[in-house]
Amino acid sequence: MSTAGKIIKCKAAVVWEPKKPFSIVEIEVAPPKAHEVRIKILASGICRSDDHILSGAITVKFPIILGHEAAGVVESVGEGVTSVKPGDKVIPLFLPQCGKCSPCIHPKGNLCKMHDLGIAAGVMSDGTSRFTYKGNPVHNFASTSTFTEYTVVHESSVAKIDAAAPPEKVCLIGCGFSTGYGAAINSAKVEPGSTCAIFGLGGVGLSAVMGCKAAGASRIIGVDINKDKFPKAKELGATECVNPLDFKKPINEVLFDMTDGEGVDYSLEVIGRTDTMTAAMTSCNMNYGTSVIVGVPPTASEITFSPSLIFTGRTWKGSIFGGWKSKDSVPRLVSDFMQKKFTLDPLITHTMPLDKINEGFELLHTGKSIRCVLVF
Ligand code: CND
Ligand code: ZN
Ligand code: ZN
Repeated sequence: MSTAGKIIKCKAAVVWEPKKPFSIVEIEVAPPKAHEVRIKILASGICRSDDHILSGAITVKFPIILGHEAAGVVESVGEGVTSVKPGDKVIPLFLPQCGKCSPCIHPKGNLCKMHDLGIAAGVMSDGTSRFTYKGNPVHNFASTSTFTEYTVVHESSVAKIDAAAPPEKVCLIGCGFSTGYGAAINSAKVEPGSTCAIFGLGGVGLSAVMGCKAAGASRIIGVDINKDKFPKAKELGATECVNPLDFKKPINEVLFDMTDGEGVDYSLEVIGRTDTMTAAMTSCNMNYGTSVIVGVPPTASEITFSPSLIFTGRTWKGSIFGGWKSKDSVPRLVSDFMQKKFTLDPLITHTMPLDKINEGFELLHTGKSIRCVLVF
């Protein structure tokens, strides 16, 4: 029996307030309105950005359904939807691409004005949510909300992908892989023969390592306070790994020592801390080095630094979703994966059902997982 046009009751992981675990409850998911798409989620990865909400580092409105790195199948579409149809395999896009706003039109832009990052309104474009729990609204997250069996997104926040793509793997193209890989190739624009330093070797940082390798970097230095991350970083292309806790001097000085006093050509901060953002910037060459902030800054955080650090010529920039225009690029990245142009398997360390989501986050907290994928 078709569920189109009807409310769907399903399981979801709801967070009621910061620093509290997820509760698995039955929610109601309203049908998609005009230009919206209801998706049956098949797999969703756990990303540190979800955890920034739990920890309170990033402020949002509660209750909320987190999750933004998923793959699923279209269940039904609202009026006027043309780019996907029921039955299509899709990836929800936490960074939309409406195709009409100035960043969408500009060749260098990707931060579509329809995004809900930073602002965190937690509602659809008409100001309401499609999720309710016992009749009360539950907010959505990053235009996606994927820790639920069904979600509703705007048409600009979903991309059709190859029907044969394995959801439990390509879900990583919805965030972690694309963000890290793209930050290296699109945002830093890593060049062949260069030296790179990647601060933070989680799922996003390791994808940045893969991006640096694909771009032809000759030295890729992984930086992490958890040495258990080093073997995988080396497997994926890091030529050396350093633990800042092993040194008395600051890590930027260590990296200068390792590069004959020159500093690295490119540094990427993939942690989400202001101290490591500054350390990464001061680790790159003072004249032609480029440093990219990929880690999400905590809400209302600020950095004080001497302008002479960039006056000398350094470039300091940020990167959201790896600089990709999401709706155009995600289907292509999935095709590249299907053609074995890159691998996702080493990033996926754990797979478990939605019911075990709290265990999945525990693995992230204890540094034991890279990506834990929830399968539905
Ligand atoms: P994850 O937590 O898996 O990895 C972070 C790594 O950093 C871990 O291996 C830690 O051990 C390491 N680390 C922590 N503190 C330090 C420190 N002081 N010095 C060195 N290493 C340290 O996170 P992830 O890979 O899922 O995400 C990384 C960041 O990227 C995080 O801030 C997340 O919110 C962000 C992000 C950004 C975007 C984007 O579009 N820019 C999209 N998704 C996630
Ligand atoms: Zn993410
Ligand atoms: Zn747009």
